This record gives sequence, structure tokens and C-alpha cells, in this order.
Amino acid sequence: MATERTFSIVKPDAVAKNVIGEIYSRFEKSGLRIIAAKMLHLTQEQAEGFYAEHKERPFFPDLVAFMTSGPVVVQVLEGENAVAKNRELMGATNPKEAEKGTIRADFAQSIDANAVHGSDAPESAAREIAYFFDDKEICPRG
Ligand code: RTP
Ligand code: MG
Repeated sequence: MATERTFSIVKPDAVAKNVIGEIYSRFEKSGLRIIAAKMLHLTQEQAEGFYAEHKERPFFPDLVAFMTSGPVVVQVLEGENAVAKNRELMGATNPKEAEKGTIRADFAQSIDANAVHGSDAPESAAREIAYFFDDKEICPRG
């Protein structure tokens, strides 16, 4: 199986809860490698641009307000089947529907404050990685 990359965000609620390390530990235990990472406080413009595909959705203003409410940690994960593996670790968008033992079941409180973001396909992963990282900030390992 081919090595793949995905893009991930530890959202403001999880940073505020002090569970960055617990979430990173789940990535690592699943075999995914963190090959780029940084903490930042998204501007309104950065959040709107990142979620541009949801611009017309009724939850868009709340989503942007939430994502700019505090710092986030953004990372690139690499490994076999990284996109699907990360989605599995995250659980369903709504934590009430997320399977036991997933990041959202364990750390999220609502569909807005749902602890993490993860790319939904290799194509969106490539776009999202490029949105936040220059090539020289990514440190793949052999
Ligand atoms: P994400 O993009 O954050 O990884 O989450 P996702 O694929 O599971 O969900 P998506 O449909 O892409 O929605 C992006 C984020 O918008 C918020 N949302 N709120 N109130 C609502 O009905 C609603 N639906 C989505 C969530 O925070 C979701 O993660
Ligand atoms: Mg999504």
C-alpha cells in the first residue's frame, strides 16, 4: 500500500482542554508520523479561506468564529492509508455519533467544538497541506 499524507488540525477546544499530546499520541500509536507541525491563531481570513467549500452552509459563520476563538495546532501526518486512518481515529463529525475510543468521542463536546479536523480525500489533503505549509517546512522520514 502506498504511503499517503493527510492534513490535521487540533481545534481550539482541544488546545484549551490541554489534550494536544493525547491526540498526538493516538496518531503515533496508529503508525502515522507527524512530519510537519505548528501552533497558530487563525485569522478570520485564514479560517474563511480554509473552509471556503462550506461558505454557503448555515453553520459557516459559527464555524469560522469557533476556529478563530483560540490557538490551533496544524500538522501533516504521513503513513499507509493516512487519510482514511486519520478519519477513523477522529470518529464521526458529531461527537454524539462518534464511535467509542475515537478522538471525538473522547475529547469533543459538540458538532462545532469537535476537537479535530482531518482531510477527507488525498486531493483535499494536498490542497490543505499547501494552504498551511511550505515544502521546506515538511520533514518526511525514510
Ligand atoms: P472536518 O472537515 O473539520 O474534519 O470535519 P468533517 O469533515 O467531519 O465535517 P465537514 O462536513 O467537513 O464540516 C466541517 C466542520 O464544520 C462543522 N460543522 N457543523 N452545525 C453543523 O451542522 C455542522 N456541520 C459541520 C464541524 O465543526 C465540522 O468539523
Ligand atoms: Mg471536512
